[in-house]
Amino acid sequence: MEMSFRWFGKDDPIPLEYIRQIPNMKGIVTAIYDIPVGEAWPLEKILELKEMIEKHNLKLSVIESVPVHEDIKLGLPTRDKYIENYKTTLRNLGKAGIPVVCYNFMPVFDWTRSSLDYRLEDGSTALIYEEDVVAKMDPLKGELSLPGWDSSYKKEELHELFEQYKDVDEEKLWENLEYFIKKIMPVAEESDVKMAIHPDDPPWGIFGLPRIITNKESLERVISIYDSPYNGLCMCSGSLGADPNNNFPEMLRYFGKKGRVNFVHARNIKHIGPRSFQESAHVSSYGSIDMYEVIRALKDFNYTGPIRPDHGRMIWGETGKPGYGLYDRALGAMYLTGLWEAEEKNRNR
Ligand SMILES: [Mn+2]
Repeated sequence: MEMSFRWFGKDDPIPLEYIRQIPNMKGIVTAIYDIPVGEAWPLEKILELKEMIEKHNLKLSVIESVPVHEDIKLGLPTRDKYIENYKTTLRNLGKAGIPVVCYNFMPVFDWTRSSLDYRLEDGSTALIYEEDVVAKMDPLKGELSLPGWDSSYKKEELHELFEQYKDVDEEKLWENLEYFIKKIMPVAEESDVKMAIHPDDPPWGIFGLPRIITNKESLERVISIYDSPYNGLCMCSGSLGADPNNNFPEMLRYFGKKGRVNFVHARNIKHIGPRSFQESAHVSSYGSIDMYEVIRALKDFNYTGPIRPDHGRMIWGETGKPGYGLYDRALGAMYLTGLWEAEEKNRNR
């Protein structure tokens, strides 16, 4: 596995110098944030980003994400224009030698939480999702203050989007995903850029919008749409693991042995009720996911791709982007590295 760290570009309060100082840190996971969704990414901008990272002796391991325009998810006639732009972006990323692109297919909202600074017993703060709190939220009413959702939509636009999604049920969303995958994967192959779809977070429908990438069956369906290692998965322990019916290490091993795991997000969460969870420290005993089993699964298929500690708590008085502080994610990277070393040495004995 190749340890990596998400970095939000020049505006990230955590400098690349600091990330480089985390032992075993090899790669950066980032994106270009100032290009509107749907537009093609110019090669020069990609190369500029890559050079900045390489100057710090790190590798640009993954682009997370190249966002998918809403018209593609909705299956509107305008989608073809945006798919062409997506292909151009993939070709340019390929020219720059970027090996992996992460994306998701969640309608309107990316990850969703009910609070971003829930205080845990030890005084640290973490992201939390409580179904009854989310059930009372209405993104169409009042102020748009959905935690963590940096809205680029005006209120009227959001209303219109929700209107449009009324015609899109889960099966329709699958059709639209299928259309997208079949169009872009040949270009991903030619460009030698491996795609990794991120599961929905949380892995169930919210606000009446459909969500489809939620469990083993749906991941199987994704990879069957286009039979190629380039049509792969981002296995996110926190997202999939939020549903107690998902046995994450088993799923990881299963898709890893099929050669379809292109990226791994390692984060622990603790189930605190039906459809409710809090993000916890990475250590197995702090959450509901057995991280040792996660590492064992990776070893079982000799995973050499990128992995990153996903979200972390805010500890030691750090302030910044919720889930993306330096300290707890660095601890997570060290913990995962320790588990990996122990497992590797034990197997070579
Ligand atoms: Mn994730």
